[in-house]
Amino acid sequence: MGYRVAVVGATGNVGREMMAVLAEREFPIEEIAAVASSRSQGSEVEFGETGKMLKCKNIEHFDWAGWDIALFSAGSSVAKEYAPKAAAAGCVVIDNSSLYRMDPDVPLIVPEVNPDAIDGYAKRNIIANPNCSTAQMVVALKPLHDAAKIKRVVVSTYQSVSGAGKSGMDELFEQSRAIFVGDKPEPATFTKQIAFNVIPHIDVFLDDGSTKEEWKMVAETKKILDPKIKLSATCVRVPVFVGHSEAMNIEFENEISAKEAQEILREAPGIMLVDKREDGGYVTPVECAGDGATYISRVREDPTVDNGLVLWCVSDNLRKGAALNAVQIAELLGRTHLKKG
Ligand code: A2P
Ligand code: 11C
Repeated sequence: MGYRVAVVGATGNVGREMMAVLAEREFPIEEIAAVASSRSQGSEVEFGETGKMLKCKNIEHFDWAGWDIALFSAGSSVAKEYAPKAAAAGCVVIDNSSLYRMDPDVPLIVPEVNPDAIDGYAKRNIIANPNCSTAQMVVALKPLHDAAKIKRVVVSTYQSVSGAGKSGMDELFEQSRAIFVGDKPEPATFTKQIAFNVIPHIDVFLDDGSTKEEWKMVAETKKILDPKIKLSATCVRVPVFVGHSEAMNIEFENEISAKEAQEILREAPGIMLVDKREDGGYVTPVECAGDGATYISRVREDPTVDNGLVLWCVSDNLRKGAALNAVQIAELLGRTHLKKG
């Protein structure tokens, strides 16, 4: 016996990955629905690589009754309008937008980090999936926090264009091609040229000069991992199609050597340590695309502070940063509260 699962935003970057991850992990499915906007009604999407084609349903006419779980990845405005409707009909929503993440009645979950938070899901029947740059970071930080208590983190991100959706990927591709043939492309999804460039700006600016992407990394880490952790983030868009990278400087309360950290990370759930200290002995986004792990490389001591470490962390933002984490939440929900069969 399986679940009736709806994927909302099924034609998008993350929605397609959600389908792929559900199929790859053999999530117990009785029925699957691909849901998108009226623009996509009737168009077909494949359920992972199973060969099973699904006709997209228009969210405006979708009847939520009888559906167990809905994985939403269609942005905040869709989540605002439709997640409460689905939840009221008894369908548990796992939402990938930022809308509900800070709602005290909505758990924000990374299963390797705070699985017990799932117990609070029934207050609204909504569970929030974190921002991609937060998800991989807290997977890396959790085992180190357990070992030596983190005081402060300074993180710089190198975020791929797929974080901005299909249009971001198209823009990088088209701009690169245009520049090769001597054209001057106009930016659209991004605020400046992204091909052969980097842009220190993701999401809107806030009053304090930070961006909302940077604020999310701070606020979500506090909610998921520990409110006492101080965090300073600089988020940068880079011309990479898939895979976010992060350089982290971490200050601990207690002593921890690079070697101890490597041993801890090697055993930690969801992490692959690739740290050879030689040419190519580290992971880059190109190698992690399509993979579920959070890769850690370049673990070393930071001699400029007491109990400091520096490391490099890379993960597929569409997988662990979004689709995989959402499916892991669905699996956790199935094990703990929504048992079938
Ligand atoms: P559609 O293709 O019908 O527009 P991405 O983040 O890759 O751009 O994908 C966004 C996803 O969210 C797409 O599946 C898109 O569907 C979906 N979406 C966008 N706006 C709406 C809407 N108003 N109602 C339902 N789905 C939407
Ligand atoms: C990016 N991290 O790379 C963003 C995408 O709050 O879920 C995801 C935004 C979010 O642009």
